[in-house]
Amino acid sequence: MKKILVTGAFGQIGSELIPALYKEYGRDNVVSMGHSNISPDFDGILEKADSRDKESVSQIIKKHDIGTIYHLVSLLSAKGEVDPSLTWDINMNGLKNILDLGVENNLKIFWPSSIAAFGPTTPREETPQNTVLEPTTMYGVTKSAGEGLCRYYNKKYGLDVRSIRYPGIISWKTPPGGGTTDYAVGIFYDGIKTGKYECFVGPDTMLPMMYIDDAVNATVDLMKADSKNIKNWSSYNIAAVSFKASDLELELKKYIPNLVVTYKPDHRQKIADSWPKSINDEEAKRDWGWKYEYDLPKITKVMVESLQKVLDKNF
Ligand code: AKB
Repeated sequence: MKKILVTGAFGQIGSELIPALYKEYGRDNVVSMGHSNISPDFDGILEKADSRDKESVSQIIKKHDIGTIYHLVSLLSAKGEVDPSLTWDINMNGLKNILDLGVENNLKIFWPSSIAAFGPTTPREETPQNTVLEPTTMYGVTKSAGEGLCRYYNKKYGLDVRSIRYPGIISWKTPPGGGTTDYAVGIFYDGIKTGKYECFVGPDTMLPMMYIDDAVNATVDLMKADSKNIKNWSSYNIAAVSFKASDLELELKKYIPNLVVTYKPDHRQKIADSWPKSINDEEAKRDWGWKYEYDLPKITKVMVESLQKVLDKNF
């Protein structure tokens, strides 16, 4: 078979998608591409390159006979506001290179969008698939523009490029990395380590969230779906659970009864307030059978058990 290339391989999604791709397609068929955060003990097929450098990626495609790319490189919402120009450069110019290489080499491509593509003018409850996209962060602007670019390349060149609008992803293998939804990860890290957490959004903040295993399954399933069932060539809404920050605190207190959570909203509150509270994902369910497995109690249990093991090993 032609091989799979994963860019952004060492980020939150990449580090968990890669083992799933090994399982599905075999270790020898998956090439991981990283740039600045390559983990030293990684033992798979590795290429070091920046997706903004089209020629380097082109050589990797030829060297490994690549047929599919999961292009995961992205600066997230909160980090993206520190340097909006850099965010545009990494998120958009990298994507454009991958799409052009997709056309030149007849590749199949996955690219993640996000609930950040929405903004304050979008209906916030049960946000529909097709609705207003007026984001207020540079990250959101790149997601909204990226969706348009993917749709354009599909229509113009027939490129098979598929996408999902991820909600906030909760995972334990990589530490929180510059997202607005990262309080829902940070509370586990700090809560388990120190028994305390200072939350950067208020207790009533409600956002759509998903456990990483569901996000990985969605990604693999969408890419396996028969192309005749794919009706949306910009990006699919997918949903799992929506909860308030205080709901998560209460659930975590079942494992850490003395947990102390203080709420100190900062600039990220405004970003959170511009995003949907819940998502309508009827089209993903209908077109490629999307369904989630992890509700809030199940997410909390697996996060506590997994992080506990990691922390026990490291101390
Ligand atoms: C972020 O918070 O920036 C990301 C996202 C919702 O895309 N987790």
